[in-house]
Amino acid sequence: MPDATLMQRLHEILGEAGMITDADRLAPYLVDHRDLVRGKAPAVLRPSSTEQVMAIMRLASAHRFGIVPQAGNTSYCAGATPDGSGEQFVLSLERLDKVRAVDPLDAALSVDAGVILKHAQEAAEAAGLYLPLSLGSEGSCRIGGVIGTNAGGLSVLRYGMTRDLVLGLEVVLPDGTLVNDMKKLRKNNTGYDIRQNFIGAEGSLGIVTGAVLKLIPMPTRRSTAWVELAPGVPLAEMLALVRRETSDLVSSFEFITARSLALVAGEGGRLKSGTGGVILVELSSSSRHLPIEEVLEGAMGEVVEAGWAEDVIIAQTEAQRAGMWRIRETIPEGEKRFGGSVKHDISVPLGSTVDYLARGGALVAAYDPTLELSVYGHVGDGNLHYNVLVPPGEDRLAFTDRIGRELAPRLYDLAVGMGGTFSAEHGVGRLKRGLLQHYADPGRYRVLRGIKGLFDPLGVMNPGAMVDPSAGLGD
Ligand code: 2HG
Ligand code: ZN
Repeated sequence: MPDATLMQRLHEILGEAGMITDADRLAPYLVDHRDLVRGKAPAVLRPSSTEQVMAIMRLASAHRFGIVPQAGNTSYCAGATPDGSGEQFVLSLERLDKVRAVDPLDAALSVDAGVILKHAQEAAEAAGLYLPLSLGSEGSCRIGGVIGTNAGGLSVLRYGMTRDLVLGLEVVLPDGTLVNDMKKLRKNNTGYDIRQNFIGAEGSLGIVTGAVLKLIPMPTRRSTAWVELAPGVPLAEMLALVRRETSDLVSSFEFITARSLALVAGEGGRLKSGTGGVILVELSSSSRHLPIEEVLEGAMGEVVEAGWAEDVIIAQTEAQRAGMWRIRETIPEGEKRFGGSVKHDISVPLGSTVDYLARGGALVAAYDPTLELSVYGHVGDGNLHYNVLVPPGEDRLAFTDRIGRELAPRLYDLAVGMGGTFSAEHGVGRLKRGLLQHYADPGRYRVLRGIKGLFDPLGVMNPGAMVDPSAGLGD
């Protein structure tokens, strides 16, 4: 527990509204989104300005206490939960919640890092533009977390991950130095691109306090198809065909297996799964002159001709389209209702997804044929959420632990062996740091540690997340 003078100093910096020390109010900040990890903290620090963040970091470096940055607290890997020592402070971004500016000509949005993603989307829309970042948790996740985890989501295929959408950043370094790189330039070849170090760093190098995000013209037209797949469809070839025949207007290409669909059954009327699952494909365009409905129909005709679809339903109304997306987006909730799942957020090269589905299924069946899988995801990005449902009556945490030790390594080995990865879009956090050390190329891991040591030599930033400097390099 920090001494009274330190708490007093923090209180002077932040004021009454800027600090939470009361146990009841602290509780939600100390548990991760999936209720897998519970930590302790003497206080949650809630700065309302970049200057306050700078003052906190100066103090943290002087007194060597750990700071765990937290945005919307929706991490899937416990990236924003303090450890159990009671010595790390949570720094919540929630009061840094102002939209700073929208610039329609530069198509750029400047925000504080605590702005909720949905509010950022709304600010862009008010200017007739679109922020192409769409996630299930967009109503509660915050820009700082989206940047810290390099979040992916539902339209990566067309617009890229978060790192492709960040034009500028404002960051406070562990010693309190401000890095102001809030430029909205598309071109700026003036030395190392230090922004990219902080994107996907999970708050382990500094605290992102502001960002300039790239916007695009509002996709006012969307056309969406629910494709009930025949068995054994070569998904990468199907994607290639749809991209080619739609002139690459595909913004989403999502896969849903029958089991995942059944978890949200009842939501979709006549929507069902084909024998090989479902592809939800969406085209989007900002042009009034492009007949995207016809383009989609044409492409779907070819999909049927190739023998890949048992049925194709093209949404005829916005309500139908929303219904299709509701099914896809509520699968995680469906898993929760069922009793939870052990999540494996893997990605493999596009051409290997079908092979992964077959071999992963065989691995699971060999381990325990009674286990049920909920598999779905952003197959257009090679990203599968390969989730094992917690069997009814099993203790969720004990099951998660057992699968993590006994089955997950086989599933990750399979993905990595195919040239894939054990974390596609959910990050590393505290849950996967051992996996990072295990699977990363030794040279790459050495560089990761070098970067951590360079930015955070005292180890005050999100200690224990992602790169663990206390762990050996294995040589
Ligand atoms: C999604 O794609 C999210 O819906 C959550 O990434 C995935 O809960 C999951 O496994
Ligand atoms: Zn996902």
